[in-house]
Amino acid sequence: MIFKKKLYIKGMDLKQNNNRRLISLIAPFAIGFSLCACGSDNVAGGGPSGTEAGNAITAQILIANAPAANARVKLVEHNSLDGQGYTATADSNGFVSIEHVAVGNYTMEASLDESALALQLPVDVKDTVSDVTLGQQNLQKSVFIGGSITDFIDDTTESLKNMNGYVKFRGLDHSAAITNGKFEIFGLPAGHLNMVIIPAETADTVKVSVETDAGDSVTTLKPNTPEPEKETLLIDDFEDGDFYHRLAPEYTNFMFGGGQWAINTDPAIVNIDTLPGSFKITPVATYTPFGGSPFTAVIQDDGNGGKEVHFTIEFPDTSAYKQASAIVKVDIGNSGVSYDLTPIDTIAFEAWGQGSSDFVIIDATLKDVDASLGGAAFTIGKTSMELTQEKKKYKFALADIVPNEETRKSATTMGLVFHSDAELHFDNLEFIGNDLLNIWKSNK
Ligand SMILES: [Ca+2]
Repeated sequence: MIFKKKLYIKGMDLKQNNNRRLISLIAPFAIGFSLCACGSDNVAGGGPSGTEAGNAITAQILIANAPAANARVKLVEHNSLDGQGYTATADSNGFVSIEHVAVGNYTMEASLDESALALQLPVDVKDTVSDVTLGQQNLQKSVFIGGSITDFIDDTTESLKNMNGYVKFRGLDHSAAITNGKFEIFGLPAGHLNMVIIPAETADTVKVSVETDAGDSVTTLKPNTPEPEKETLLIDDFEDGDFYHRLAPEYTNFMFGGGQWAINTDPAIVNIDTLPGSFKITPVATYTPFGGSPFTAVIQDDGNGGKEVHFTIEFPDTSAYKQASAIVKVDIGNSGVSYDLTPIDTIAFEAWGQGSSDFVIIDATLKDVDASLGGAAFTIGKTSMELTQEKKKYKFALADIVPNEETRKSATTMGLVFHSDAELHFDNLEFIGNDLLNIWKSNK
């Protein structure tokens, strides 16, 4: 209330209760004074109507374009660490003026509401007679900086981790104690901040540049550890036309069934038209010699010079076989052996056609399951898909399909499960993650 009137506070604001600061002020005060006097001499008699010679820094401080009455304004030499300088308070219209400012480069800081709102701007005073008009300046949400000193500097020696000392800002009247390596400062003006860390024990200060935006809360300057680049491992593109996935020959006992693709049905009757429980899968598997697989029948030309899995499946009378299901699946490694899928972030593949399906991950080594549930009991995670006519690339995060981290560590198989008629095109199964080949080192 007492600041309703326009106030001009001239010269420096001496904090008499702080002897250390007072001492540090003697030199700049003297220089400022002599320059002012000098300027005075130069314009004496030359000024209009003999008014008092001297410069004035003027601005209108606003909050969202409304006057910021009583905003506190401080002008500190831009390299100064002691926070001392010229002060003033805005009038009811937000106008503020500081007169007789010594030549120099300054930072003007304005703040309001216990520094919840603040601004800073550079002010160059080139001589002692010209006014500097800063125009309208909007206050913004202030910035918090704080946390552990070691999060702000590269040097992380033990002595710094638990250091005591001060944090100060060049050109601003802000400082805070560092206690056991921790500090916090509220109410800083957004923008470029030159923070200086001054340890109590040593003479070595540490300079830290901080770029801030309004309202920022800065608790570290350490860049986030960059995520290692993800690798993509092609599990199968079916171009070789065989029923093992691409890695099977290298990482499984593929001769004994490792890494195999298969279509399993329940009931396990396929393409026997005379049996009511029979599925009809097209194309029909032709006779395969010993060691072959009917799966090769559904690896077809993709029309673009490559190969894909493509088939239609018709279910038996679902009124008679309510639990009928079919799965197109691939074993990750050796048959009946589980693997740790933790290296996988994402499982990707292309699928399209008609009908609905569940993408499932299975652990067939689970022992304590109800055998009457059939294969479904071994499902450790699944997500449903509606097949589209257009080719679509699916990407499933493993963590979404199998949320439990421990459960992800044991899987034998993955595949697409059907419960009703469908047509499936499928190609390019990929694992995306890091150190993916570790999957096959984890067999148990
Ligand atoms: Ca292909």
